Amino acid sequence: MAFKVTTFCQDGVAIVGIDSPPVNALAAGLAEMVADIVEEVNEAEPVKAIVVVCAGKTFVAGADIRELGETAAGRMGPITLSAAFNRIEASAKPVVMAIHGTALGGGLELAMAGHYRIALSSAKVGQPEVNLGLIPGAGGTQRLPRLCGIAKALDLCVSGRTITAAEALEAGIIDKVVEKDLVDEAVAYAASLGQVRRTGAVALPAADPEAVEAARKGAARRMRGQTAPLAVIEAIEASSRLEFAEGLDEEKRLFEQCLYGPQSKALMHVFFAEREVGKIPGAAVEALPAVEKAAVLGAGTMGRGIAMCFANAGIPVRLSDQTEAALDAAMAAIRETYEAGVKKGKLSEADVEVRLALIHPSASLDGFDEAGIIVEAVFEDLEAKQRVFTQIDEVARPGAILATNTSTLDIDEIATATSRPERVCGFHFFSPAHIMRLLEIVRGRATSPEVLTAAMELGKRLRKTAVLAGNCPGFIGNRMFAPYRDAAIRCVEQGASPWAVDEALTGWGMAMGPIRVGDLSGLDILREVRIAAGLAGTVEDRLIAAGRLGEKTGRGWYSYAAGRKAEPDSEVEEAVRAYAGEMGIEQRAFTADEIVERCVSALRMEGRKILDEGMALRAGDIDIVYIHGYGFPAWRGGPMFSGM
Ligand code: 3H9
Repeated sequence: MAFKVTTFCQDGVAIVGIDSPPVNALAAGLAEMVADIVEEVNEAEPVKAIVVVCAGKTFVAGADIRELGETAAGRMGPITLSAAFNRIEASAKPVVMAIHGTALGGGLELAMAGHYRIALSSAKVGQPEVNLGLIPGAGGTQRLPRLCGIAKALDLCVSGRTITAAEALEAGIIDKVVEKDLVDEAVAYAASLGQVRRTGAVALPAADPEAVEAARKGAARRMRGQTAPLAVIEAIEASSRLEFAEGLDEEKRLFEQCLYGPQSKALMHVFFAEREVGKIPGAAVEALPAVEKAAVLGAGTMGRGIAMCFANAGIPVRLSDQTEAALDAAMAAIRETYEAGVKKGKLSEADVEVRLALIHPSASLDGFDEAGIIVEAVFEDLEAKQRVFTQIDEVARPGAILATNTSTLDIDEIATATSRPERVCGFHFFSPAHIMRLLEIVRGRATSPEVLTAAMELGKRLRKTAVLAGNCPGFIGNRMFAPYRDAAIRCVEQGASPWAVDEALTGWGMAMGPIRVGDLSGLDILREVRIAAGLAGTVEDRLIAAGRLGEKTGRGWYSYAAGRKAEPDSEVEEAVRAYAGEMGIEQRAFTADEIVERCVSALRMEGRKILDEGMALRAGDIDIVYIHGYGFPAWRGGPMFSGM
């Protein structure tokens, strides 16, 4: 048993301590042990009240997700948390839950089974089960609406967001917030109570059909294809109709439907893959000192976005380009982007000024010698990048990381332009760099383990999901994207309409169809990627020859007459049919499933090759690249995931 539950008495209050490192997840038997102790101390005469508290950095962060997976796979027995929580709630003596860190999922459900909740002001609570393809399954869908009402419960459970102690206090989810001395405060609070207050015994929450309807519509729009949001809405809606015990039965039915369904398996896989992706086997090396200052060379679209990533993480950054005019344009664009954040309520004016003050534009490489990392973001041309790296090599301090933001070029060739190839690696940001979470860190032949470890750590500080990739054309993401898109275009050449191909893939869950993505990226740019991948020409070359390069020319596969809205264009269909006729390509009908199967198999096959060549560390890393960089539906687990 990897957990401990301890008890001791202070001022007539029994303190039950949970210790289940690292995040006090509820491994099998833990909740039962807490319930047993609560029942035992109910019999102990001198005890007036009970406090439940956790060791380590957090209150209970949920049920043990690995064990949930084992249950779903039939390798472990059913989950019995709900019954244990009911026993805790049944205590005749007041039970106070003392929360620090995060009370999430089964953790918040445990807290709500207590009669009162006290929290440190730094604590956070939430029901994030939906992110795992689940719904709260230990009373959360029935107790939460009784505490905070249907609308708020829907908000929390459908979004899966965590809220601060202050917000939870205002919503009625917790009762008291303290700044420090949580245990002493909880003991004094518990001693003062005298009475129990069972949430399960509270009257049914008022029905709120409008909130339910709005939640359904919102989930259908923002969480297209996902089953858990709809299930949690159903369970919460039931709390206003059914008595508590019946509500719990309904919750159990819906929870099990989700647990044994395919989406929770996929999302649990993603949860662990996201945590594993940052681990480099055998890279236990002395870390380089943390980066205190950064420098970015090239103030174009990518350079600006990258400079913003550093500023957003509080790291001062020099942004260099050849002319003052280029720098002025870059700083104006950066300000505009930040101001847009203010309009959307994401940033305050003060945040904007703080971040702008961290970006130092400069028409020279002055100050580059102070940077712990220098990121080159000039245009995609090997000779230009090599020239820049020779200059950087002359000014960079000995320990600095020299990173190139290339998406196609060979890192080793770029590294040859320096006297220190072991310090060179790729930092492949995705556009817009300040928004997209994915960052491919590319390992060159000579890149040292220290540099890789520091690069992965820096990725985390920049709030990116950093994935280690090998140095091959297109690295992981773009390398797989080329055959995926090729498969989509072949479907079009053989008779599917371009819009049907996009609809098949978006209907399956992709954020955007591969044909439309081409228009967004620029068909001429993608042709270079295709040539680099050694793929043969397609009908797309005809579109390029006709000046249809995508959104930037107002016409690509689609037409963009009315702003950015993509409109199907019959001219394109005619061009495709003419091409197919000339090339003698046999025409046939496609179902949406066939289109999806062809395109996703192409992704998977290239992913296999990448793994076989050691260009990705794990299949899960490839899944993460596609989920965070290419709009692959997380609830399908990623292109390499095939169920458990
Ligand atoms: C649930 O509760 C269902 C219920 O309704 C009941 C149903 C009947 N289980 O993220 P970190 C591991 S569903 C197992 O790097 P941080 C994690 O894998 C659950 N393991 O730390 C990692 O292991 P390793 C609802 C877990 O400080 C280590 O702990 N709860 C669990 O950045 C550290 O994790 C959630 O969805 C778990 N529940 O963030 C909360 N949680 O070191 C999920 C973590 O081997 N957890 N691990 O890689 C989190 O959001 C974050 O872990 C947390 C800490 C915010 C707590």
